[in-house]
Amino acid sequence: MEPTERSSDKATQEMIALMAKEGQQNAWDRFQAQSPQCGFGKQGICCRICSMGPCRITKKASFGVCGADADTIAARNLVRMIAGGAASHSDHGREVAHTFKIAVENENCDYTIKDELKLREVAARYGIKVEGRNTKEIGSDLSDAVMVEFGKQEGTLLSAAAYPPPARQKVWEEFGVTPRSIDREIVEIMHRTHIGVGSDYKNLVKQGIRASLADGWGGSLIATELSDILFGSPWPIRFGANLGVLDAEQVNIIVHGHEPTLSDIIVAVSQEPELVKMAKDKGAKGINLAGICCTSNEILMRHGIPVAGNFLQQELAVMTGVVEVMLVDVQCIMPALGSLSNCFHTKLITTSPKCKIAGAEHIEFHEDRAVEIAREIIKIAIENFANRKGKSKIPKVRERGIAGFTTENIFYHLGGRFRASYRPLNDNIINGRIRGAAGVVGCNNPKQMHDSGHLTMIKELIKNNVLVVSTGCSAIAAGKAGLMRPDAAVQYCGEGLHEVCEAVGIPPVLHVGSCVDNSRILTILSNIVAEGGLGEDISELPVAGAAPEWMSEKAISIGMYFVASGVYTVIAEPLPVLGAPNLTRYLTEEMEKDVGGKWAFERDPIKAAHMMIEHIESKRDALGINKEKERKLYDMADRRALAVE
Ligand code: BF8
Repeated sequence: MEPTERSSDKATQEMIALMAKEGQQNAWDRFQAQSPQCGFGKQGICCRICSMGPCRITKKASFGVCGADADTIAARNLVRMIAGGAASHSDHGREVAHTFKIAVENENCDYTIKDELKLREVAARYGIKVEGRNTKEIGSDLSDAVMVEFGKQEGTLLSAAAYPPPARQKVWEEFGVTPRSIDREIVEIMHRTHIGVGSDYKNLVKQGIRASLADGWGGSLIATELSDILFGSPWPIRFGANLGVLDAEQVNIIVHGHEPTLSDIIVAVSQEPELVKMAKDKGAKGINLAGICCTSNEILMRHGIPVAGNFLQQELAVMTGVVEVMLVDVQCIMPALGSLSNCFHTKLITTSPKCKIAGAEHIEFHEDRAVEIAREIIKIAIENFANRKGKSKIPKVRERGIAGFTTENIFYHLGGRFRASYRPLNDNIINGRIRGAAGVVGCNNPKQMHDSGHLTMIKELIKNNVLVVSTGCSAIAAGKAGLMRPDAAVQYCGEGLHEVCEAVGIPPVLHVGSCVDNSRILTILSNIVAEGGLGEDISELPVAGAAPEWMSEKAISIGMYFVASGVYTVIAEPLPVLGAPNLTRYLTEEMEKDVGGKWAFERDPIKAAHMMIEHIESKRDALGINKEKERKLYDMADRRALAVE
């Protein structure tokens, strides 16, 4: 396959060609070596839960040894994937909660509360008294309340009652999926899918739903809220994107993974005069920090640190030959980085006891020595600058954009500083200038042309006046393609969306953060409902979700919590359930009756975008706001005429 068939991104194409020339393998090559992939696995009908198997469903054998049929097997596999995804997000949330606890309990700590206003807002949601109390008192109570959410044995998640619209909570209550505690829902999936427990596929999916809700409205939301309080809430900020942000003349450090706890400190200390001088003494012009994947999104949103690339670009970054240290924490880190970095001077450094990689150096991160460890790592990078082999191969490709949008600050932009509310957004949806909103999120997957699924879909949506919010690797793809520049509205948007973007000075694609920050999309939807005029529940809103290049278990958990929150969600690669006809029908059709949302599978991003638009229009019809369609949308000439009258 030609590089141009593997990726739509110029920098990526260039580096793929270089890897081929230099005999280095990448994810696309390994994908090709794996093809054709196992059809049973793809369809979800291979079971290896016990040692009577592995079993697979064929024409000849419609049951596993225990008697499980295709629907049971695929449902068990699917909900175990949700457990993996929910566990990853929520364990990330737990790490942030631990750091938060250390910060509120210790005065001489490397972490401090950066957003006191948000601390008070979040604490109030958890029912904590805030009036007349200081930061430490409120923080301490919030820390206790949040910690309990992970493992409590009684009741249900406080956040699942504090954030979603009441009508949504009622749907969950009636269907019996209100999440109880975060860890419990994940553990219960493992129990229910053990040999000889549940075999009713709908009941298995039900637990998958409950665990995914504990992720979205629990673990992920906790990660987002506490990260904002600890590291500061994002605010619109400029950033540079793509491999061209690396600088051959500086010491390059790439942070990669998901958790902001170490990377935020690295940002803080990387420009310390003593370290910069040390770099200069070694012949470098300075220290250049860049990111990959969601650790990148965390520090991009808060500090404008440039993003070198998304998931499929991690190996390519090493290939440039100018990365002194690739510092990784957890999730989406390819094991291949270990052997690849050993071919270069790049030091791959792991920092979490949960993530050790063959070929990497391990420097364990401890919050109580955060600054000291960050300095140690930066010094390793500086020392390594002299060890570069050969010429720099940085592609000269970089874009600019604006990131840093949040649930809280979106309404400042849409409503103006003196009229901070969601009213103008709701009004623009009601009057039809904006037809609706779409969340386009998720990964890269070598099964789809890199970035192309995201970009083709997003362009089609904004052309049809659908405002896009984006996270994770999808947001990085959009940033690299210039879709996060405010002037992108002129080039790509339909008339109505263009008008709104221009009036308020926002890009048509809003970067709302990392993958745990999909929780921001949930709270944005809650705010739209609360603002009024667009129904009582998220399921009534003219919105849709998509993951055009998804690959991780986390993406399934995210998809499921959006669906279970009432959002129609289209993904490219089908869930691994197609070998189970009843389960497939349930997920893509019948589930809507239970939770208000459903899944759809469509690989063609244009078709998928139109499925979303059709859904958005059907919701507009149901709300009775499509009558507005007939009304004249005023252009500047009309407005001037009106002003004269
Ligand atoms: O959590 S989008 S490839 S980096 S899983 Fe991973 Fe997918 Fe990227 Fe962020 Ni999300």
